[in-house]
Amino acid sequence: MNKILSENEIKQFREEGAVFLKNKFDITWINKLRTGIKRDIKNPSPRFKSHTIQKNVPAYLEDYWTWHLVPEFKEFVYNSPYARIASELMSAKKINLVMDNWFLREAGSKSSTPFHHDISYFDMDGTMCVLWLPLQPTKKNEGVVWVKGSHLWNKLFLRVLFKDGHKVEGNECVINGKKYELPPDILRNKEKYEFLQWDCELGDAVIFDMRTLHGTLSETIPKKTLSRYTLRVAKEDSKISYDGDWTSFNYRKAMQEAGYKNGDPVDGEMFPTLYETKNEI
Ligand SMILES: O=C(O)CCC(=O)C(=O)O
Repeated sequence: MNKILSENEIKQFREEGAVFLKNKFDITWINKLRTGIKRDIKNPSPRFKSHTIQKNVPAYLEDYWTWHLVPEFKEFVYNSPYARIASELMSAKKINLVMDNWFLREAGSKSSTPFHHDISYFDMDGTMCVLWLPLQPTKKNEGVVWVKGSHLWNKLFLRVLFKDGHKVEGNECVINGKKYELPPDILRNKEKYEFLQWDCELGDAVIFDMRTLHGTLSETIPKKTLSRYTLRVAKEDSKISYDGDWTSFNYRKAMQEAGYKNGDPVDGEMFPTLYETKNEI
């Protein structure tokens, strides 16, 4: 089968921790995901939330783990080119679903995304990546930015709440042999880091390593409502690892109830296989 990505795109993902992909997602996917968000907002999951504390102001909204509830999301998860793209980026023989989300910043919202990396929010270890797919044209100062090379720092940072105030959850600790540290104060030390950021047209996307730090750099308040669909997937080396209490939101409970134990592969009913190849990679 022909490759979707160039060697250069794969190299950029591996070396820099995030890659910009031009026009890899057809407009029909974008329209479906927009319809999915509208459907979800009308009938949200119990996980739907606003990260904006003040009432009656433009909000920053999110729902997650809704791929099995919203038909448009399910179709995207199973049939979009993302799983194949992820297999090329991570040299994976098998790709399994980890978690879907959508985020929506209403026009004028002052709420922002804290700098964080996604690995700390999940009870998993291994090679994983995240799709960030804007559903409106999004300028580089309107979206999130990625800290170049931060996936290679060999560090784990405590998770940060997206709610205004961006509280860090838990205390520095070592769990399952892994050291969790306070995240660096990137906003007050911008000059120390190199940032990756791109203007995205419809169909463009960014895919980043699960360990790459990212967040909102600019204080630009969006003039129009902006939304994106994000999707995390895992390579076959990924395993369940129940770490700190800060990850114990209802997803962990569901995983435990479904019988997942430390060391199990990220596979099975909650983490279906989206792509598998017998070919050499
Ligand atoms: O796009 C956003 O608003 C936040 C995305 C994000 O931080 C994530 O998916 O981890």
